[in-house]
Amino acid sequence: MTIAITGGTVVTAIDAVLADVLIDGEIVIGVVHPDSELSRSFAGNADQVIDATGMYVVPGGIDAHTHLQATGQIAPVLDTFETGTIASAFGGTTTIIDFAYLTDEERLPDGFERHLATAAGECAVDYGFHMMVSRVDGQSPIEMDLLVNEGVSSFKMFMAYPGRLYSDDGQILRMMQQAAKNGSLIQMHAENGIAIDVIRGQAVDRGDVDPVFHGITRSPILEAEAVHRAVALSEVAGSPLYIVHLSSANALEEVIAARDRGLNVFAETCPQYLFLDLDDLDRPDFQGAKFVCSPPLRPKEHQEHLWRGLRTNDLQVVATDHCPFCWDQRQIGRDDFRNIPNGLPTLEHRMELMYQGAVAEDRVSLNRWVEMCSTAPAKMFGLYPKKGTIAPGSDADLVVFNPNSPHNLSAETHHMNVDYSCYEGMEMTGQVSKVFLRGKLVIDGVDYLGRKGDGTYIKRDVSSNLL
Ligand code: DUC
Ligand code: ZN
Ligand code: ZN
Repeated sequence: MTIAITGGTVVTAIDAVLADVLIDGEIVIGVVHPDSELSRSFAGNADQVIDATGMYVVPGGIDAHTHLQATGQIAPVLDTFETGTIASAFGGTTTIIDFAYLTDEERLPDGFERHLATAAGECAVDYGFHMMVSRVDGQSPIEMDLLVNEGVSSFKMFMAYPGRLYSDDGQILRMMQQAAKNGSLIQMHAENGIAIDVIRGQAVDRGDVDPVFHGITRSPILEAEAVHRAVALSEVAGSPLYIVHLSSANALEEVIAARDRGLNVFAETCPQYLFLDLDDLDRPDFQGAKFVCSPPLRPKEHQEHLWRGLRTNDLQVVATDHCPFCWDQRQIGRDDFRNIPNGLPTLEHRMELMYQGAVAEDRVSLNRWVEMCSTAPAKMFGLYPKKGTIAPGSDADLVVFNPNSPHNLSAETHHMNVDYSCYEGMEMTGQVSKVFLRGKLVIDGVDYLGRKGDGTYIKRDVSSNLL
């Protein structure tokens, strides 16, 4: 099957040029001048010609932080690999990296094999896995090496959640030392969970049980402290470090300081920290429960710092931490915010939200929009140049994006398996129009043309993003 996408502006992390994209099978074979003989003859014989006049043609999005079909929390995550990845396709994200986690009995390879089996044949977009690690013993570094060979080249650890997912500094250091040897990346949930749990307990004892106290009791100072400690541990171990879901100006300052010292320290933020704030957690009638995630939404003034970080490359990646729970599931925490399941639904809207905040509202450049949503995660997580750009030889994962298609986000029209939208009514200027997954047209306007099983497991390389 050959396809020519003609007349559009091809936007990568570097360029924005009028060019035609030529596809043979699953691969881009050329990005060529629209008036060239090459383009005319290819389009003349192509099986399909897509007119992208007036559109941007961008590399498929990569969401490096999702939790699909996860059961580890108080309630099960509602999006399955099937529903979540179909929503992902609608939003122009053609690759996800999901978090594999362990049950109490499992070792790292068991947890990975279980996730591989669960996702097989279910996904509508390509997918890889990170592995969550909490228990660390003498066997863990060896198992880590095995996973790196299977394409799992990043490991999430938690400085939060004592007694559950938490690892102490010694355990973290041991994994970082191994990461320094095998080239993998430690991803850190950086919040001082020991201190936070004390403060949460005190709040509930006082009767401060509403959702807003989820935000108030998780101070950004304790996020910054954890980032600082994680940087120190990684510097001693000689390993790179990637902070997941960075939410505050305080934490960003620590990342900037580390990077200014030349360390391989990177960070991701999420749309919720750029578009939502502590006031959402304080909505009346328990509606604030819809906005519970960790780290929590912060006071609005943090947002401009995060946007600046994205503009200046102090923050490299925008991922969603997609982890949806419906309104009924949120009720578990009516009398105690600590029991509200933790996570927000955003996977489908990341590309459009970030276009809106970055490009339409003039905060960050068009190229940088592509970079933080696709190219940077591809390089960070060993997918580049197969994914994350439009170049001869790269996968034909492509989004035809209409920059002038005003619409509102709503639970009425979204495809995520959750009965509300955190972004209800928010006005978007640009819209995903068509999506190709390795050369297959899977989204055409409001129509889904793919099927579950189109997505394949991607065995990732180690990061190619180090300073
Ligand atoms: N961390 C995540 O990355 N996702 C959900 C909850 C959490 O604490
Ligand atoms: Zn986390
Ligand atoms: Zn997460």
